[in-house]
Amino acid sequence: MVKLKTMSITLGLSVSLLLTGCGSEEGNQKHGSAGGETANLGEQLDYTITGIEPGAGTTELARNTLAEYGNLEGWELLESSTAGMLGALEEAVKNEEPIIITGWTPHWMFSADDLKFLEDPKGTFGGSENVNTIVRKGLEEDMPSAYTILDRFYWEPEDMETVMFDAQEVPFEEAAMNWIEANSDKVEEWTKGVEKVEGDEIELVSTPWDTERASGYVMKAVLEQQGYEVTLTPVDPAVMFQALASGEGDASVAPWLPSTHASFYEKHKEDLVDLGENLKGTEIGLVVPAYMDINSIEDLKPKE
Ligand code: PBE
Repeated sequence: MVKLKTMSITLGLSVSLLLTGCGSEEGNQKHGSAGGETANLGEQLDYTITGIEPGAGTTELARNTLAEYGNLEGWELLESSTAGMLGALEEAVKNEEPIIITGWTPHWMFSADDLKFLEDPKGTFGGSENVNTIVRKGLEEDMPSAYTILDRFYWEPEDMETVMFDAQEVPFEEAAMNWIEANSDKVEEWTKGVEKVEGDEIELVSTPWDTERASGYVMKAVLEQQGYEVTLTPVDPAVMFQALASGEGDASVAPWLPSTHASFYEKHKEDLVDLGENLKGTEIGLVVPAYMDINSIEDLKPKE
C-alpha cells in the first residue's frame, strides 16, 4: 500500500501541490495534443482498466460498465487488489503516463494526486451514493444499546477522511481513538442516555478497504466504551451481506448503497434491517490523473 507521509488533510493537500509541481518538472512528453492521445490511448493502455479485488462492488459495476458502453468494446478490466491498483497509479503518475483505474471517494488517493472521475453518462456507476448501517434481524431486541448507537451513527466524509489520513501514520485503532477524542460531541450524540452493558459480545462485519476500516474501528471503539466486547471482521461484501442475513454477524457500517453493493443488498434485503445512511456523498467510477485529456467514459475508443 502506498503510504502518505501526512498527518492531516491540510498537509495532504500541500503534498498534492508539491507532487503536481514535481510532475511538471519531470517532463510532460506523454500528454501532448488532445486528439492524438485520445486516438491511441487504448493502445497505450493495452485496452486495460486497472481494477481492484474481484469481490468488490466496484469491480462488479466496472464489469457492467464494460458491457454497457459500446465504445468499450475490446477493453478489459484487470482485477487485482487495491494495493496493486494504488501501486500502478503511483507509478503512472510519477512518470506522467496514462492510466485508468477503478477508484472511489472518500480516499486519500485524491489528495495524493490530482485525479478526476470520468463522466459516466450511462450512469453505470450509480453517481453519488451513501454508506448505510445494516443490522441483523432481532438485534434491536437482543442488544438495544448497540442498536440505538448504530441507528444514530452518522458522520461526514471529512470525519472519515481524518481517520484515513491519520491511519497513514498510526494503526487504525489509534486513528479511530484520536478522532473519538477530538469529536466527543458527536460521539455523545450517538451514546446519550444509552445504557451501558457488561461485556456483551457483538460481531461487526465489514469490508477490507480503508473507508470501512475507518468507520469500523470508530464504531468498535464507541461500542467498547459502552461495555461491549467487539469483534470486527473484514470480509468480501458478498460474505458481509450473507453474514448479516444469516445472523452470524450482528451489524455493519460498511454497505455502499444504493449502487455499489446493490446486487448483494437485493439478494438479502428481506432478511436484513437497514438503518439508513451513516455517511452521504460517496462516489465510485473510472478515475484518471487530471493531466489526461479525456473527461468522459464515452471519450474512449473501442479496440480495433
Ligand atoms: N470500495 C470501498 C468498496 C466499498 C468501499 C468502493 C472499494 C467496494 O467496491 O465494494
